[in-house]
Amino acid sequence: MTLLVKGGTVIGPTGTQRADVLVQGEKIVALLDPAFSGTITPDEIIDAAGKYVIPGGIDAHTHMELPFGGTAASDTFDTGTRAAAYGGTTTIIDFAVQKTGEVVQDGLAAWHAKAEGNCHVDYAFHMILGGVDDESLKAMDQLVGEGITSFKLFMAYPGVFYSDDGQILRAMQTARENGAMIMMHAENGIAIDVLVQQALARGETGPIHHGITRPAALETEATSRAIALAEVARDCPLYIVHLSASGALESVAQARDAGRNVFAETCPQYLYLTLEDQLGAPGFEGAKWVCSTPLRSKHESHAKDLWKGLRSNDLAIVSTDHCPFCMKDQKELGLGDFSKIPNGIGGVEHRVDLIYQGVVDGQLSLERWVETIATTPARMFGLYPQKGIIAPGSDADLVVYDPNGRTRISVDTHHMNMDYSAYEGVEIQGRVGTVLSRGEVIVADGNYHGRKGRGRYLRRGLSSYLV
Ligand code: DUC
Ligand code: ZN
Ligand code: ZN
Ligand code: ZN
Repeated sequence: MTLLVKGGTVIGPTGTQRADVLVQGEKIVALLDPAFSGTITPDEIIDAAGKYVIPGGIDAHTHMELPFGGTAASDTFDTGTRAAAYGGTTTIIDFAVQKTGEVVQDGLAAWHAKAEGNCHVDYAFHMILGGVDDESLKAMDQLVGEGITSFKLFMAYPGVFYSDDGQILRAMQTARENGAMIMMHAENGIAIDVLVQQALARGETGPIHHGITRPAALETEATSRAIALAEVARDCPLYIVHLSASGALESVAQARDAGRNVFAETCPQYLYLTLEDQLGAPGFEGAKWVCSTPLRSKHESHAKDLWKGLRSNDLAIVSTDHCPFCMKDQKELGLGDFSKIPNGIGGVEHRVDLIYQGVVDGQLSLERWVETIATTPARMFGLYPQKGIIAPGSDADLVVYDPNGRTRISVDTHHMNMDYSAYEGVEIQGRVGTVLSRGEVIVADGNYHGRKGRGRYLRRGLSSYLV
């Protein structure tokens, strides 16, 4: 079966070109000069005239079915990867969880069981370490051999996921040896818990106090501390997740300017939503935007600095931290106590569009759009060149993107299993058209042609950025 994506403008990290993309089976076999491709007769032609052709999006940070605060994230691997496909994301890297006290391999096996046979697009795992001890450090070595080459630790959430500095250092030393990447949730959770208890004691129980009790300074402090610990661990590769604060970005930029193995991602919510949006919401509605790290104030320059960081590569990647909870029965667990609101925002369906809007707004180039949503995630997490690039030999994961289309985000039209949208009413000047996953058309003109179970597990290699 051969397929030709014809007449489009192919965008890669290094430039754009008018080219037709020839697909055979699951793979890209050639990029052809349009003048030449008229002479070949593929089985199927996809008309991409006037459209961009980009590599399928890779969302390197999702939490399908994550247990949190007595409930679990509302997207399953079935509903979440289907929504991802609709939005032009053809690979996710989800976080398998070792619960504190659990054997790491048992946590991983549970995640495989959740995902296997249920995914609509290809998937891989990072591993959250719920504890650092001799056993889990040994497990890290084993998992690297099994294609799980990145491990997330938490400086936040004391008593749940939290690791102390000694544990973090030990995990970093192990990662330095085996080539893995340490991913860090960088917020000072010990100090945050004090602020949370003080706020509750004053009767400040509404959703807005979630953000107020997680000040930017405590993200900046934790980010700097993580960078220092990684330096002590002989420059262990460190990746800061969901970076939201200017000060934290400044610490990352400084480390990078010093040539350090330090990387970071941000998420669409920090580029587009603010604490004031949340503050302006009536009653308990602000719970919709409770996530950690929290939304930041528009009166500081966070969002502007984050866009700049994306241009300068101090921020390498945009992921979603997709962690959806419904208002009903889930966010509502925190009525009367904001600290019981499950943390998270769903957005796996909207990342490709929201970052394209950054191109329209003059924040990013087309090439940088593709790089931050597809190419760099593949390189950062050992999926390149199978994923993240339109090149002969790569998987035929392609999105035909219509710059003249429009997208209006709404709970009424999204495909995520959420009873609200964090981006309700937001308009994008662009639209996902056709989506191919390994050569198969899974979305065309808003219609779904994929199926549950077609997504494959991807064993990852080490990061291309490792030195
Ligand atoms: N932050 C969230 O918002 N949700 C899940 C976990 C996290 O760190
Ligand atoms: Zn986190
Ligand atoms: Zn710099
Ligand atoms: Zn997360």
